[in-house]
Amino acid sequence: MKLVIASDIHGSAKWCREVMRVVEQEMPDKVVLLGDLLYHGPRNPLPDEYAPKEVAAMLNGIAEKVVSVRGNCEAEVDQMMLDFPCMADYAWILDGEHQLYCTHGHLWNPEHLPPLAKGTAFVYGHFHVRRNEAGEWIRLFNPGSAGLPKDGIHSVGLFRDGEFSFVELG
Ligand SMILES: [Mn+2]
Repeated sequence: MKLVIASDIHGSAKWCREVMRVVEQEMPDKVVLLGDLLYHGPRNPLPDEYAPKEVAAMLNGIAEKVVSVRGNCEAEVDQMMLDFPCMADYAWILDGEHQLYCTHGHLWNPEHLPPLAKGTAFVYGHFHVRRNEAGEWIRLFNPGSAGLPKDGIHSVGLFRDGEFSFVELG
């Protein structure tokens, strides 16, 4: 199974377009969206080309491929704009022996983990910082932020046959 994993687009049409480019190139089985899709959020600056309606249209264009969870910036009105469900607190992706627990990170995160079996990948966003660490019990993977990265490197994640990696955007 191949996944493109994107988080924290925050309404940036420019960086959503770059996510779409990766999706076209990689042709993943699913696109995992880890929340904070449309709204920039009151704690954040406006991202490049802030245009939530354009972002909604782009994401709706791949709706049948999307697995999405709710970020702390998602409200009911965001769900009204999106054709795919985006209000779940977490999603499991099970691929043979690979188990991915996908969540935004404001409810569950490395400091507050749900019970997970050994070998599980904990896949999260929210912190806008990339992370790919194999621990003794679980792996931690954060694709970073597509729209508002803390270190200025816009990125998404790639999962292919059990391996996680980053793709830098732009
Ligand atoms: Mn965010």
